[in-house]
Amino acid sequence: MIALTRPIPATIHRCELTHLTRSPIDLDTARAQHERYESALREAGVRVTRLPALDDLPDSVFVEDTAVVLDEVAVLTRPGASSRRAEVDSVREALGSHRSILTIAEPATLDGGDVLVLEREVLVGLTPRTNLSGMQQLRGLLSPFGYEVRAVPVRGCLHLKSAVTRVGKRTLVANPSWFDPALTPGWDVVAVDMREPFAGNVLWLGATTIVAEEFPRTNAVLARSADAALVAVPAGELAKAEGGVTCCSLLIGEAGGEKRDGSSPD
Ligand code: CIR
Repeated sequence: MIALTRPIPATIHRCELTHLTRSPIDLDTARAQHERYESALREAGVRVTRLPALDDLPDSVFVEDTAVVLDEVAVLTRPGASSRRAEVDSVREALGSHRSILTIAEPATLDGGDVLVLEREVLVGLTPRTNLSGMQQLRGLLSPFGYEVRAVPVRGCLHLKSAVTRVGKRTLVANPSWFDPALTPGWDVVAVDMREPFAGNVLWLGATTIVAEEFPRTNAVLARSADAALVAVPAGELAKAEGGVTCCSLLIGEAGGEKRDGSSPD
């Protein structure tokens, strides 16, 4: 598996904020934490490719929002925050060597953080960043490949994946006040410890799941429930920019490589 990442721009202090009040971000600490994150990816067997820094785009470290990458195809998004739309072009170039590229067009908006792929089912959170047209366009693009795309409500947080992510083969972790676990029948859903409302954002890589070390209570429960080994990384500085561990990478499965479920290629 490959992960595309992008360095933290010096302008991160001007990032978009929706639910948090602005608090100072220490650039050196944020960059050191981001490097730990990249190391954790490498230790999990992922090849990390750093995209060029985009210093004029404050949120450009959050590459997840710019594309939805599947085995068959990649869809470039049209981010809901207009300040973020210029991030997409350079991702097109990087993904173009791995996948054929499809695009989301006006009037649709779609952030990758609102898209949770669960096998052949694709959940799309309807949020201020992702509109109904975004969900419908994604459905039109992905249904020929056999994906079932459906809208789900999210409340109180930035993105669907701020509220719920996959943590193992059949297990999700969710903040039940932001996402209703009844919307994912057939999946075991572990609830976050409510003192750690942001703990529902984890990065599942198959044998390993990267979690933020700021959420020890939830992580202790996940360590007992998930079938992947948890690796905790410090993620507190970018959390001030409303970013979590999924946001900082775009994962690309490699043909012939190990799959996320740990099985060998077909
Ligand atoms: C934003 O508001 O767009 C950024 N400050 C945070 C984006 C985090 N991305 C994500 O959850 N996928």
